[in-house]
Amino acid sequence: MLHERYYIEKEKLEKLIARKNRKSDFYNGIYDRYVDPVLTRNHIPPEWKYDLDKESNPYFMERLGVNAVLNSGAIELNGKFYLVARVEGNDRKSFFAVAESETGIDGFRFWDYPILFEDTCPEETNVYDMRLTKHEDGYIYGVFCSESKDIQNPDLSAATAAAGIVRTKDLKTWERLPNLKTLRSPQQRNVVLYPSFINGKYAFYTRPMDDFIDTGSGGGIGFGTCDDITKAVIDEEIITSKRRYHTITEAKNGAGAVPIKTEKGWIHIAHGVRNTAAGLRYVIYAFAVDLEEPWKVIAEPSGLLIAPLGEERIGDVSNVVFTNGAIVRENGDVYIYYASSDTRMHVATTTRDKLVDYVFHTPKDPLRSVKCVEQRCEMIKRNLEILAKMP
Ligand code: BGC
Ligand code: BMA
Repeated sequence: MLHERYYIEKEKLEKLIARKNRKSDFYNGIYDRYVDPVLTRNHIPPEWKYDLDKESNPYFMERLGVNAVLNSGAIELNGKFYLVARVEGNDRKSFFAVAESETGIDGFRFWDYPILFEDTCPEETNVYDMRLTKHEDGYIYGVFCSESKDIQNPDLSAATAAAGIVRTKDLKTWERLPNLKTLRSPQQRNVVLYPSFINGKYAFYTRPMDDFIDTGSGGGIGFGTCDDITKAVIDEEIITSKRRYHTITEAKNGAGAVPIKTEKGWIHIAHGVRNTAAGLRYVIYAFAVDLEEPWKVIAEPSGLLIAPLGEERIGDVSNVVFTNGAIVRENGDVYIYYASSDTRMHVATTTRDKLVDYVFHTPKDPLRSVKCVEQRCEMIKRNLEILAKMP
């Protein structure tokens, strides 16, 4: 028999999904933020957490709780907005689930079931952070982090990260392909499939790293090609956006959303990490690569694009914003989906034109304080001249 508490929990969920989101009063001219997160653990249907049967669950207890909904891939299909979210159970294992919305800023509802892949990778312990690419070959690819215990290393926490690959046409039926092999990098995370062929080859943005956490000698976001996506092997990786001393990418960086095509170049919305006394701080930044040679950085505005703000700063892994999905509509509207502090999902909206202006007209980082003040003083001077001419 159905436990009556179900109706209360279900009503709470329906109210949450029906809630209209609105822009917050945050302003920087580049993008808008919204008052409410777009997807949280409260969006998880009760059927995913509770045994609804009053006999086997008389207290209506959560049997399989959900801890967080975070780092989501994003895609538009038939005019609707889809997030393939990373859902983390109370058991710390993550899995993927599709949530659908008409507006992209509210009303996200999970489909009946989370995604269950074929168990082709017996050593894999955890999966997370899927990037969704509509590829020229007609498939939608999901590239995600596949994490396994490092059995060579006696340290209980030692793990290895690799890029898992799945493909689909409808987000319903998924085919798992073998994990990407990068011959020169022992570990990979934050891998993004480029949407077009390059000389007939598949191309990936990679993130070469020596170790599970430390990128070590890994110089930044990499780029490499492979002949066959069903047995993907990358030999050489070249570095595109570099890590740099005393910038927002000093400790690590990684590609985020699938690059956005504009008339001036492909725009990347990526993440940069620096170390602090309070641990790693993750922010979102942007850069552009050449349309024909998408490994060549042609513009890199100074500093961060999105930093954790207010309540976004607090969560399971505080002081983090992370993106692995954006949607660009035909009219040029851009929806950047980002998670805050590994806990919940938000959206920031802008347009393709604004992104182009931001990426190509924001000054570069001069890399030293004295040059940075000089840069700012020049702008202040011009501004004071304009103001002085006003009646
Ligand atoms: C966690 C990720 C994290 C990674 C590196 C993994 O075990 O699931 O969220 O990014 O470790 O810290
Ligand atoms: C990682 C990422 C994310 C996560 C971030 C902060 O390295 O791959 O999964 O959001 O750390 O914990």
